[in-house]
Amino acid sequence: MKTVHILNGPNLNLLGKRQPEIYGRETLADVEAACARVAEQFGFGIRLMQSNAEHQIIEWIHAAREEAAGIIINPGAYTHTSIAILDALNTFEGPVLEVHISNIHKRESFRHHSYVSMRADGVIAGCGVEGYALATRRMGSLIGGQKA
Ligand code: CA2
Repeated sequence: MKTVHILNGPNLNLLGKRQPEIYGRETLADVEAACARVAEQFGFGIRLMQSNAEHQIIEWIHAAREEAAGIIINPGAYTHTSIAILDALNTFEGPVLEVHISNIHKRESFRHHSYVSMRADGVIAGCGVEGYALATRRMGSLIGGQKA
């Protein structure tokens, strides 16, 4: 069975626990369950991971080269700073979808630029945590899953 890796960057472990006015009340465990339900309909699996460390995210992208059919990534604040994550994503051959819970374009100007968008095949921003399930749905189309 194909697997899609859902990678999350710094501070996203606090989802549902802090700043609900920006990031909502659902946790990463809720996100994982919602994405798993969508993926099941398309006959693929998901693995959701979160790290506060840039090097760990890069290691996971390298691992995805062998293990994953696609990557969904919310790099957190590394979105706006990390050429290293962009470089790693450029070594991955499958589809990459970028998710932001908040609408980064409606926020401070330093959030308006994303290095990751230079590689992403699609970007979802401002749809709350539902954006992850939407990206999983889109991934189903991109990796050719069968809707059950
Ligand atoms: O909107 C997004 O998903 C972001 O990637 C979230 C990042 C932010 O730096 C980006 O500009 C946009 C921050 C993640 C922080 O996550 C938290 C979640 C709950 C409570 C506190 C922080």
